[in-house]
Formats: sequence, structure tokens, C-alpha cells
Amino acid sequence: MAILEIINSVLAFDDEGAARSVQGELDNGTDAMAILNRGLVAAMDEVGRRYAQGIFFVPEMMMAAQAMKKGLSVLRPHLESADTAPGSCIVIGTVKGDRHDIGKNLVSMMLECSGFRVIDLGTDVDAEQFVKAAQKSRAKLIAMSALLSTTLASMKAIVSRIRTESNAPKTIVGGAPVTQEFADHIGADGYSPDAVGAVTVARHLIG
Ligand code: B1M
Repeated sequence: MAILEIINSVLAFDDEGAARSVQGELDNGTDAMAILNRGLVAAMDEVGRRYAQGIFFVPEMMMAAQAMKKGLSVLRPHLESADTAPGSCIVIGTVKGDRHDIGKNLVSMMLECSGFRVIDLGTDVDAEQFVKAAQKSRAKLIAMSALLSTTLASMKAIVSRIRTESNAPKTIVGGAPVTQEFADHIGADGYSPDAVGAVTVARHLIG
């Protein structure tokens, strides 16, 4: 079962195996989103479980992330769809203090694949960097990701700062510890628990 091979390759930190098994599953005709969610994302969930249980440590998380990215690079062209082309600009980044970028990259990729122009500021991005990039590109939406409960405070501060701008761009937030309740609490305009939903919310806010 090739989906299982994808999961096992990521858990074995096998970059080439991850790429090969993703390609194998594509060749079998499996839908790219199913490969993403049931294969690569499921593997990272298991990595998180093993880290929480003390079976994996930071080096193992990094090696697994590397293998996931390799698999994602094979999948990426197959996730592209030109069904809509809103063309609006979105600035995206992982908030200050946070170096996790896999989920943010997925969101970025899905937005791009849906026709948005995306400016990706990477990780550890502070409020001024978001604001300047949005001004320069005339972005209508700023998208923020956070994976650590400790960086939720950064997200709150960044949303507050953006809201002080005249003609402030809209904001969308997400990431494992982020909830709709938290998004409402900090005054974000949108929230999605996953990358596909982020596209729907972005379309609703600025499409
Ligand atoms: Co770290 N890490 N990590 N980590 N890491 C977590 C997040 C953790 C939950 C693991 C655990 O304890 N079980 C835990 C956080 C606990 C907490 O705060 N609640 C944790 C920790 C503690 C840490 C360190 C502090 C460990 C240490 O050093 N002692 C450290 C922090 C470093 C820092 O950021 N300053 C750290 C470091 C790392 C690595 C560098 C080793 C590596 C990151 C590599 C990289 O990103 N390039 C890493 C990894 C890989 C993980 C886990 C295992 C996997 C994260 C991931 O990529 N998931 C993670 C455990 C887990 O989440 N299961 C863990 C796959 C990805 C597709 O999912 O990012 O959730 P996710 O994105 C989803 C949704 O959340 C959503 O869409 C995506 C998919 O649909 N989404 C959005 C994300 N952003 C969105 C934005 C949106 C909308 C939706 O709108 C804008």
C-alpha cells in the first residue's frame, strides 16, 4: 500500500523514499490532495506524537521534515489548479519566534495554486516586516502561521499592529494551536484550520 510507504519513508527520514513513494502513488492515479493529507500530513502528525512521547527528539523532527519537503516537491505540480485567478496579492509568514514552515508553505502553495500572488516572508517574521511588505506590494491580505503556543502572543501583537494602519489589509491566521475563538479574540478577520480552508477564507475576504 503506497500511502503507507509514504508515511514509513517520512518516519524513516528517507528523502528519496518519500519522493519515490509519492511518485508511485501519483502513477497509481491517486488524487494529489489524498496523497498530501493521508500520506505526508499524516506522517507529520505521527512525528508529532512520537516527539510528544519522547520517542523522537528535535533532530528526528528535522530529518522527518526534510523528507516531507522532498515528497511535497514531487506533489506540488499536481496540486496546481487554475480554476480561479483572483490575482490579488497576499503576504504570508510564520510569526516572530517561530521557525516552523511546513504548514505555512502548504498554505502559501495552495493560495498560489488558486491564483493569488503570494509574497512569502519565511519564518520568524515581526509586525514591521509584515506591514512593510504589505505596503510595498499593496497586498490586501496578511496571512500568519504559528505552531507554538508561546508564539500565539506574537500573532496577537502583529494583528494589533496591522489594525493600527489606515486602510489596513485584512488578516487570516492559522496553525496547530490557533482556534476560531483565538482568532476572534485577537481581532483577526479570518481563520482556517487547514490549507484548503485558507483558500476559501482568502477568497471570501479579498477574492
Ligand atoms: Co516543532 N513543535 N518545535 N519542530 N514540531 C511542534 C509544533 C509540537 C506540537 C511537537 C509536540 O510537542 N508534539 C511542539 C509545540 C508544542 C506547543 O507549543 N503547543 C513543538 C516544539 C515544542 C518545538 C521546539 C520548541 C522544540 C525544541 O527546540 N525544544 C522547537 C521550536 C523552534 C522554533 O520554532 N522556535 C521546534 C522545532 C521544530 C523543528 C525545527 C525540528 C521542526 C520544524 C521544521 C520546519 O517546519 N521546517 C519541527 C516539527 C517538524 C514539528 C512537528 C513534528 C510537525 C509540524 C509540521 O510541520 N506539521 C510538530 C508536531 C505536529 O504538529 N504534529 C511540532 C505538518 C504541517 C502540515 O502541519 O504546520 O500544523 P501544520 O499546518 C497545518 C495547519 O496547522 C494549518 O494548515 C496546515 C495543513 O493543512 N495551518 C494554517 C498552518 N498555518 C496556517 C495558516 C493559515 C491557515 C492554516 O492561515 C494563514
